[in-house]
Amino acid sequence: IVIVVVCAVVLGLILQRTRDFKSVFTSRCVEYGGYDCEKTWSTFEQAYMGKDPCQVPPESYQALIEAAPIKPACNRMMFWSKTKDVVHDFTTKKECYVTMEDTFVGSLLDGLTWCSKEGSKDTFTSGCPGWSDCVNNTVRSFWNQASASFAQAACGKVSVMLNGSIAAPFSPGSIFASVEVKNFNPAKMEKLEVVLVTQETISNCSSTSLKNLQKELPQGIAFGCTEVPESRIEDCASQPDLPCGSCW
Ligand code: N1C
Repeated sequence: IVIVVVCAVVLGLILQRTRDFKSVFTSRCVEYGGYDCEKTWSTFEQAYMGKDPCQVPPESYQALIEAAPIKPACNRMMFWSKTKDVVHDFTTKKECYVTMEDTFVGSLLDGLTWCSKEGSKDTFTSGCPGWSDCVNNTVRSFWNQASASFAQAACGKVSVMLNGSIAAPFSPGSIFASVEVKNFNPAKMEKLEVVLVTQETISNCSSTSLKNLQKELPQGIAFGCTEVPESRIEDCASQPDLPCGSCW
């Protein structure tokens, strides 16, 4: 009897988890609007369901990405690396920039962890591999594929917020360095403008790391860099009457 009860409770928890994840996904979908949420869920689920969570290549998410192509917002697209909190504090208060998380697929999965298991029909939110545990993990592969398509859509003057309080603001292992920069298209993208967020100034615009970024930009894309104190970004974000263009 004890064994049966324990099994029932464990099974109950697993089913509950699947439902919780699906309900977060679905309510975000409904809130965003404009898409068939049951269909979006089943397209999403097919990317990883029943697979070893370390063996989900980025291409698995292609169907999901194609079902909701990125709508380019020229001159307003914002990339980031190691600055997630500052960026989103800014973009939620001022609506002048669009990040990956503001796109349909990005908004569905921002901040979430999910995976299945070989032969399973469940979605788990714990016990999934961490970001660096294996290359082709469920979550990392999604951000890889989604970020590549976001970068391919980048047009006009494009911004990126990098972290000046670390030695390598342009960090080779990051999605920004390893996926996005490589997918920028010089035919539609004029310039990359770095906003280097400083607090303690460990790196500045003349640092090697920023020079590396400039070197790795595809030919034909101009480069600019401005050092901006984090406090200035926060102040600017909280002053509704200040136009975005005057923040740095
Ligand atoms: O590896 P990163 O940063 O350079 O990735 C950031 C870069 C952004 O420009 C986004 O367009 O890649 C895109 N992106 C996301 O939009 C995103 N949302 C949430 C990449 N990762 C994203 N996450 C989570 O942040 C992800 O699950 C992983 O844990 C971090 C990567 O952040 P990073 O190393 O600061």
